[in-house]
Amino acid sequence: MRLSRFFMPILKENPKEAEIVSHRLMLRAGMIRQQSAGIYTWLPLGKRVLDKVNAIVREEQNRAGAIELLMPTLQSAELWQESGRYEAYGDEMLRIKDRNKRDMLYGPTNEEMITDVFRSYVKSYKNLPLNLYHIQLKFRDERRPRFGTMRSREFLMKDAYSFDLTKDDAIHSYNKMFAAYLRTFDRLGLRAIPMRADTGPIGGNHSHEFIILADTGESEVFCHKSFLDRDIPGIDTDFDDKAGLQAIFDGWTSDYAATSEMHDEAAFNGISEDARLSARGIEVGHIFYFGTKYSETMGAKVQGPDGKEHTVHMGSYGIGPTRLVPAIIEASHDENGIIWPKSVAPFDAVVINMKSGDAACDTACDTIYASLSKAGFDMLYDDTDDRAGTKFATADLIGVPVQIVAGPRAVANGEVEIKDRLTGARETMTIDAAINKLIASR
Ligand code: 5CA
Repeated sequence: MRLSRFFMPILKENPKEAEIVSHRLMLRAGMIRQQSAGIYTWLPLGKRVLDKVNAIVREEQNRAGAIELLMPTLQSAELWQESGRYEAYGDEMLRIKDRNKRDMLYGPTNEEMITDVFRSYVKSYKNLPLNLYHIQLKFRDERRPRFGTMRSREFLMKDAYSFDLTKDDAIHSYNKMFAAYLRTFDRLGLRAIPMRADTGPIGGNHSHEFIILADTGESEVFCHKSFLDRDIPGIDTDFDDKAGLQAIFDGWTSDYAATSEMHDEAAFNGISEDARLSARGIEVGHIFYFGTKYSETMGAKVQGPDGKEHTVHMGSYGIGPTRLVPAIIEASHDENGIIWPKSVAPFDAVVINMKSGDAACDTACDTIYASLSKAGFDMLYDDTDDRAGTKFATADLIGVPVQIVAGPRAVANGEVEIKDRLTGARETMTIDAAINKLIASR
């Protein structure tokens, strides 16, 4: 992408409304624009990062055996009257009437609708286990939308829903998502700690929130320091291995970790003082096992091996991609801007032409841009007329992992400079060496 042809409205001034660093940087880098309270446009740079986050979430859901579909954002009130949540959900639910005066709502979550899909088609235990998910916009009329897309009213959620014959099988499904979440957050460059959590309006009594530690987080959390360096389940994890997954779950829940709602002061004080961690955190995922809460009231039953009808056991599993983007920034930035982990960077590398219009610089940049694009890199090329200083500041702000700088003096020697955004390390080398180095580092 040539920057001169891209749409990346950088803000020079620090936006006054931004209280936390991720919100400020997302506005400054031209990633998002607020349309009304808690409702955002994802501008092209932000959309690129969001797509990369979604791709990783999707890959790990698929690896764990979940199957993607897409449900509508608008739901009929009738489904929610069946489960009893239409009244119970309260003011967070945006209620709408259609032209025929039918009660509709903009979905805050999809337990009812997926249960309806399930009961319409699945009649036998032979079709279980089943886990269906989508990545879809939700609306919750939050009392206090704030921090940009961290707590918004309209937001993207990956929500998965599992169906099993027995509680024992449902716990296996829960453990699959538990392991998939550990892998997902790790690939996003985050250390997420699973903590015992309250279940709120979703229900059930077996639930974990996945929390990223950050001073700006909205949750107060308590845990053992051991969580800061634990092994993540590998790519070879066998999701059909019930005992293996239970061992992963047991290992990851053997030490104390709880959000403030579930906090047990006595148990926490049982940890040696130097291993206690009391901090703030951002909830990036939340998983629930709630048994037959929806299947019972909505009549989701299958025939079991015994020939009898069984009400299915369910769980639901949420991740917030539009919250993850600012969470990643909270975890990875410096005074100059964002530092993207490679896995979600909007571009893999940026070529900075320090003197656009200079024939030698233009040729060097064109060569690098073309070669690396051809090699499969997502390239940004700053070919604008801006001053070199502005270009450096922009590249640092938007946090692309590698900067390749072509200035007249170096280019006269056939050389460019490579800068690593994370470490700040700079290296001068020939143009070919630079191209080869990047290709080799993939
Ligand atoms: N149905 C269940 C799981 S699928 C559910 O709705 N869970 S939830 O309420 O915990 O939300 C799941 C995830 O959505 C949260 O962990 C969080 O990452 C994200 N999320 C929830 N509310 C917001 C919000 N207002 N803004 C941004 N992300 C949110």
